[in-house]
Amino acid sequence: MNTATQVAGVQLGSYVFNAAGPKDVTYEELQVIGQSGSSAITMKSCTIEPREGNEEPRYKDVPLGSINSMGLPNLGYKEYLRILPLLKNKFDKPIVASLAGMKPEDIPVLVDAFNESDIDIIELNLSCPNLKGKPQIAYDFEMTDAILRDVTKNLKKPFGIKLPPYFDPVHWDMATEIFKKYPIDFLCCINSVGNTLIIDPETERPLIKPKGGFGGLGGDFIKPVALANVRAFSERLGEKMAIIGVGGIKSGTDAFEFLLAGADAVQIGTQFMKEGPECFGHIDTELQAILKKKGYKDIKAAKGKLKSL
Ligand code: RRO
Repeated sequence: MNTATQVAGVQLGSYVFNAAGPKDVTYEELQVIGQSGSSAITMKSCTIEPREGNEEPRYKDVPLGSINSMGLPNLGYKEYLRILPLLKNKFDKPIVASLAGMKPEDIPVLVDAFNESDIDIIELNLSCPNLKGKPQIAYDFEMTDAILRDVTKNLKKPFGIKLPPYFDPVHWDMATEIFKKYPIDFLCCINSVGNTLIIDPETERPLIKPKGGFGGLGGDFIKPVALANVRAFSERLGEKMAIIGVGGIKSGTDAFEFLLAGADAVQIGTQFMKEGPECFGHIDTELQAILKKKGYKDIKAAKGKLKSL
């Protein structure tokens, strides 16, 4: 039994890999992911210029998940293009570039640069919730449409988009109408739930400093939101594009629920922060045991097989 899968025509040795964001900024951190059970190496969302990100404290774990307002700290896209061949030489697994524009005009520059590289997969981040004064792009359907029209014209790589959570079927329908017009290979659902607030009643303060404590929520808190987004897009677009599930996966059981909802693969964010690189291997081993026990011969056999009541 193995959990090998495919996303955008790219073969992944297992169903589980790292989400853009946690512990994937530096070459050292990316090598740790390379040596782990993660079936791909996703790099931190990168911008044109290097960024320090927001002020500290900007990430906190809590029992049910995490809150962050990192503010896109990254080394700048040119450094990731430099690191890419080093990672490719060292590790036999696909590398995913996550791209994030500080303004819409940045996005074609980033996509063009990685189009010409040896990258395996491009994930365009349309959903960072933590840039002061900048809304999450994918909540603006007109802008999303314009960006996708532009960047999908000359794609040379498997390409997908990282989405924020939507909370209403009307928005899943509207987003679907846009996405289906373009050669998008996968949707990655979901980014953290943006602009939430956790308060410490002892100190009477928020847990993180940027934006008055408002930040992106991850972990257990958001699993039902992520499952609903995976299911909603799988029902609407699952024949046409792959769906990657992210949000609150910390066990094989969680991964199995995403598989039933229609995910082709899952990414791990908060649990990687909390547990370290061992998470990828044990989530995958647990998933294998569940599939075996239930008599599913592989990932394909269980994908999207959520039963009705
Ligand atoms: O760096 C961040 O603050 C961040 C990003 Br780019 C993102 O896409 N999602 C998130 O929760 N944090």
